[in-house]
Amino acid sequence: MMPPTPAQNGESPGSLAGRDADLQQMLTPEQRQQWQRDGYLVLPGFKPAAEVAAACARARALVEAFEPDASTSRFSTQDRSKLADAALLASAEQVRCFFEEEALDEAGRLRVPKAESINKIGHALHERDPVFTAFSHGPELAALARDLGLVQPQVWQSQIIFKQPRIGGVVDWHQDGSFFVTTPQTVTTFWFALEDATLDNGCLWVKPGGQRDALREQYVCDHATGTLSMRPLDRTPWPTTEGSVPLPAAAGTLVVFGGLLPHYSAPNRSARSRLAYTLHATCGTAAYAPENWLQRSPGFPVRGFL
Ligand SMILES: O=C(O)CCC(=O)C(=O)O
Repeated sequence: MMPPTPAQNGESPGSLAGRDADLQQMLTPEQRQQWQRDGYLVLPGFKPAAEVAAACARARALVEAFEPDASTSRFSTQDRSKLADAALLASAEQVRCFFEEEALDEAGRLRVPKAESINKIGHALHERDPVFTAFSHGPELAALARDLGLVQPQVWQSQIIFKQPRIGGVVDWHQDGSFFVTTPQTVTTFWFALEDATLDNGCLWVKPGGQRDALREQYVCDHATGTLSMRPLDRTPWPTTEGSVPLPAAAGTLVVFGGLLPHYSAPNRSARSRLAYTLHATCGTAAYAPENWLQRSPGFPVRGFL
């Protein structure tokens, strides 16, 4: 799929240039240097407490309103081939809940209260849900994206990630570029802590400088059959916690990183949840791979932060 032109994106090239010029600079020269050197930035207090509280309340309300049925998928953070189902592909344009792997027993019955059973909700909250639409757009995010080098940003995906107390699963080392292949590589992750993320409840870990690694694998979708698979590309070993750094983050912190930066998060065996919200955006000027699982139909075009 070719990337949408600015006109398909609902914005004319002229208005984009004009809007960009109006945006404040968000990053200091030191932060720009760190972005180039390390491949990630931690921005404490990016979101005001009231917005964070509204997002948390909305996340809990979505779970409360959720009626599980036999078609509800588990999200395995380790074996992504288990996601090869219609629910994942349908969630590209909808708001769907996915169970934590350990939330269900052998017979598929809930082992924990529903409120603690959800691994994540995705993947079009930023378009379909009014609270998360407001959270995901605005001049601060647009200015930050511009400062990070995103040209004509296209926000493809949003996820609420719960990391539930005691059963929150590991998210193995990976690069987000595997899931949003563009030429050139442009995908950028915006990871918001909605609750305090600590070493105990499964904060992110990253490999500083790992944005210079090659892309190790590509998550490929055969859209004709709805089949998903991981294609190996490069044999560079994944990092370990030695040589990488944890990123504890207080609620309201935004962590940003590029698509080649390896990152992981440990299981949450603590009694505290670790709620986060993520957005993934690419440059509208880059070619978006037709094999990416997440595609949009013509009636639901991808758009930017404004
Ligand atoms: O929130 C987490 O634990 C992992 C998130 C992540 O890996 C991602 O957004 O790519």
